[in-house]
Amino acid sequence: MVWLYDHVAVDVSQENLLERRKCINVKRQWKRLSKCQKSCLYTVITIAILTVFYYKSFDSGGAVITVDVDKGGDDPDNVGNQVLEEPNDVNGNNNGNSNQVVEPPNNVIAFPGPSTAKQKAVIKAFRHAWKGYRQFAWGHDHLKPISEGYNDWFGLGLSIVDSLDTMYIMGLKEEYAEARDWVDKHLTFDVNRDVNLFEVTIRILGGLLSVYHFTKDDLYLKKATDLGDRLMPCFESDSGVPYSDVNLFTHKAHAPKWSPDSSTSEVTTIQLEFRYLSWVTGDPKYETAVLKVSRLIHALEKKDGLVPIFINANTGQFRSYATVTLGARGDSYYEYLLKQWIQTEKSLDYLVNDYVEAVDGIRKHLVRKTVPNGFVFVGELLGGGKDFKPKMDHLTCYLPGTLALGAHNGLSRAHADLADDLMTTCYQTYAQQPTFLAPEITYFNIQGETSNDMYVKANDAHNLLRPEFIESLWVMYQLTGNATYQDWGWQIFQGFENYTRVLNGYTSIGNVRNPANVRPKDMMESFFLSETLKYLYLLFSDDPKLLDLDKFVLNTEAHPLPIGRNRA
Ligand code: DMJ
Repeated sequence: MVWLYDHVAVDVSQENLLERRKCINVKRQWKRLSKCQKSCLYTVITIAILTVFYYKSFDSGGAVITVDVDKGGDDPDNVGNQVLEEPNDVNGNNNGNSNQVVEPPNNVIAFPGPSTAKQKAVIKAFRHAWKGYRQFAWGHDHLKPISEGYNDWFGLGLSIVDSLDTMYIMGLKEEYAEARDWVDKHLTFDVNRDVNLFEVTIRILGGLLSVYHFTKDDLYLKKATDLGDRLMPCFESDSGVPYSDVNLFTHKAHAPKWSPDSSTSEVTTIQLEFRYLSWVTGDPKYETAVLKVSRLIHALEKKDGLVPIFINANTGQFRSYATVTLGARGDSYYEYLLKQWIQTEKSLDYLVNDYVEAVDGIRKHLVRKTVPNGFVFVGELLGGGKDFKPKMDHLTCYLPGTLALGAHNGLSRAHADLADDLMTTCYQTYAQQPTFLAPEITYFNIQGETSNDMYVKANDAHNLLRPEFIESLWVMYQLTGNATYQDWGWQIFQGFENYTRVLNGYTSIGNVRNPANVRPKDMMESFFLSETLKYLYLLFSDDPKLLDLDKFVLNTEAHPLPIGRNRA
């Protein structure tokens, strides 16, 4: 022991001697330096210290919530386990310290990951669809899952941008990172291509802005602003009502090739997105342009609040004798009256007044009951309001959710009652088909000429994987807490799984009436990823308020935006 102790003592004293010698050497060398050499060294050391401090402060600047998802293929159990990780840098790279649990800063919005087996089943469906898209259609607009190809509508990678926020909400970390990387490296709007203002606004602008709101990642805001600027020429019509199309490169806007008119729903379903763009850029020009459209349409004459489905961009007038419908080309006009009011924290009274008047008009002119079972539906008026047609597009099944949202925000109880009735009818459009999938259009029996309440014509029997009824199911579930809506959603999800799931994704089908031959159409639209699966995921959560409708307003493509400028 003593020997050991001595030995150590000797070693220590020798080390001290060496250290002292080194010190003396350094001091000598320092004295030999010229003044200029010394000040150079001082500068280098100062810069080094400042750099270290700078990067330290970046490291602690923010955290985003992500989900620790193993590469689990299609295993539904292989998702979940939310952890908070260090933020990715501007290039999407993680700077280390993964799995470190930290509090997210106030301005980044976090989601807790799936809480139920049904949510995991939806994630499994998303991954299956994504796998096919990634393999055969990456960077293109839509997957054609049967021919193993793709479809380009605008050539802007619609499916990627449209589903960024879905992946973020579901916590699909790897898929999200790859999609973000594509947006960063490949998404450009500097292309000589005509695009539709409405579709690009709701899917791409809305998609970018929503994920920007969640993540505060500047990449998305830069892309959104560039796109917004390229869409602005649409508003340079004589009236201010936008033209339907614009060339992103030449900035030339024009009416559709097939008609001099724009669709009413299209020119009135861009306001949530452009307003939010103004809020986050601080540039009012986007909101000013779309508000002018809303004001102009507010001033036009209507039939008890109901509007024809076409409007001329130059005259700013509705096309007389056009159809009145809550389906195609009319639907989201009514939706955005209410949602703009909600987005602006109930400050645009003239819009909510138009909405209330329109709901009264719907009840007066469009609502009827079927024979024999008295199912309530919303029909159409043709020829400028003269002829009633007992026909309802599946698109109209967004309406019960919107009506319930209005009632939740203080509008009449009668709106909620109509919502309840329409939920039953929309559910029946699914339940009465042997595939448990609704057709694109349903006709209703109002005169008792047949024994069935509803019927489907051969040309209307297709299902495009649309989301509208699932959207209403989720809204109703959140506002009532009633689990029946979850059960209905699960039945419909099984319909999608049984009849639309194919080897490389999910496909639209041509016939919901024949389970033995659904006639796959070889198309998976981006809204299946953006809306249908997102709403199903939200619907199956244990927490009805996983995405709180008192804090978020969803655009018509299911992209959540904040309610109120202060939350932007
Ligand atoms: C989506 O693009 C939007 O929901 C739009 O409002 C209507 N059509 C599709 C989905 O069906």
